[in-house]
Amino acid sequence: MLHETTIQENRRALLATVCLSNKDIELTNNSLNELERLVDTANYETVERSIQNRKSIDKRYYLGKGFIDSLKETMIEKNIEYLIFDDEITPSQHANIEKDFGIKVLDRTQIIMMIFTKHAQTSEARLQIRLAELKYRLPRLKQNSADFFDRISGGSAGGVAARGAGEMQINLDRTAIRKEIAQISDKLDKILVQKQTQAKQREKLYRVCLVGYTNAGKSTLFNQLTESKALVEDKLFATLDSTVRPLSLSKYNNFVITDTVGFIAKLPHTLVASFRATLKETQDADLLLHVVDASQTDFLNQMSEVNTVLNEIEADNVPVLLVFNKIDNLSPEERVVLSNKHKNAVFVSAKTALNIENLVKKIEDFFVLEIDYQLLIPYKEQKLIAQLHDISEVKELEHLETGVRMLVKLDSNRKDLIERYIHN
Ligand SMILES: Nc1nc2c(ncn2[C@@H]2O[C@H](COP(=O)(O)OP(=O)(O)O)[C@@H](O)[C@H]2O)c(=O)[nH]1
Ligand SMILES: [Mg+2]
Repeated sequence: MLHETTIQENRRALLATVCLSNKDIELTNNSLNELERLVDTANYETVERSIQNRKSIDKRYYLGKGFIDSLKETMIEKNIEYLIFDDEITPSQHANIEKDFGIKVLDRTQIIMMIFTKHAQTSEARLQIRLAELKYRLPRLKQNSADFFDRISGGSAGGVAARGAGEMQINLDRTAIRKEIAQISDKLDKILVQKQTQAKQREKLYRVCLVGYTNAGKSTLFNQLTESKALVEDKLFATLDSTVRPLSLSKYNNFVITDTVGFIAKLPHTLVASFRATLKETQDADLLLHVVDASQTDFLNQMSEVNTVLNEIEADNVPVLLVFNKIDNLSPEERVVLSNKHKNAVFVSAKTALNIENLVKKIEDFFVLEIDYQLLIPYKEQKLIAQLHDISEVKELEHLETGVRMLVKLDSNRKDLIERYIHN
């Protein structure tokens, strides 16, 4: 399914999509722009783009027959090798177009999977993408293989014998794929258990997780907050593996932050299913930082796509702090408009480190509630008294006959330390 890059290979592509009558042409165009970026990241060259207005999707060919005929003409004229659809087309549509028109077809899902394959760094990511690929291939096997065997046996006149051999091969492939899917699922389950154990060990820590549309600036922000160097690229899906680090910019040492894979419109279901372990981090977080690229004109759409995926992976119960990023690209007026609209959000530039302290403070405030406690501590607790001088703000201190009376301001999470001596 995945085509390797070779120097002489023709990777010129025509992008095609449908605009249904109830849909906005602008949305369709934005989506096609994004497909063009994806196609570029996957190393194909967009030569032409084409939109057909229709009432509904054509069952057999996705677009109309006459329309695809005209696309084929353009492809021949401009030496274009691939027709790429901005949607996941059905296995039979895929097979029908390739067979009846004799052109090579790809769809958005395949392009996204190619990018994931290219960017997978760890064995976990490689297993996850392989699983998604196998699941994508399984329902398409019959059509494509039959087509393949038809071709090598000289079309439909190839005879029963050739067809029989073909069928046998298909069954073999199918069994092999099912077996591999089971093996990989098994391995990924084990990884999930391992991760849960690690997460348990981090239980006393607050877990903050970065989520957001691909290219929003999550990894750049992650690097700022943790003073580290995760991969940052102006590419869609540069990061696939989640990375956990202490939030070193915080004055508290009980925060960890996770950088994750980005989301995108029409994210293939097979991928969401396969990246279960990676996305589990999101589900288990105590706080999500939803990073939004405020310099994108359609950032509202991107936000709602992210919310859709959060819903899908059952992470919609985790509290969210909205972080508008790339404000260095906004004019002062635009910043004011945005901050008036989103009163509780934080506005940063991860790249120029603008407002990062403010964000850290917001994260801390979300968890750490500092409370004044009146205490009466017996003199024998010298160690505790010394410790309180270190970890709290001592506002009053008085030596009484029964002990030391203290008024301290302390992180409420450390209340168990002084619980016994609280005195009202
Ligand atoms: N202008 C500007 N660019 C940024 C900012 N933050 C990130 N970027 C750029 O946006 C692109 C994607 O960043 P990255 O952190 O990889 O995004 P991710 O896909 O969400 O992890 C890179 O080219 C970054 O340099 C920012 O605050 N301002
Ligand atoms: Mg990233």
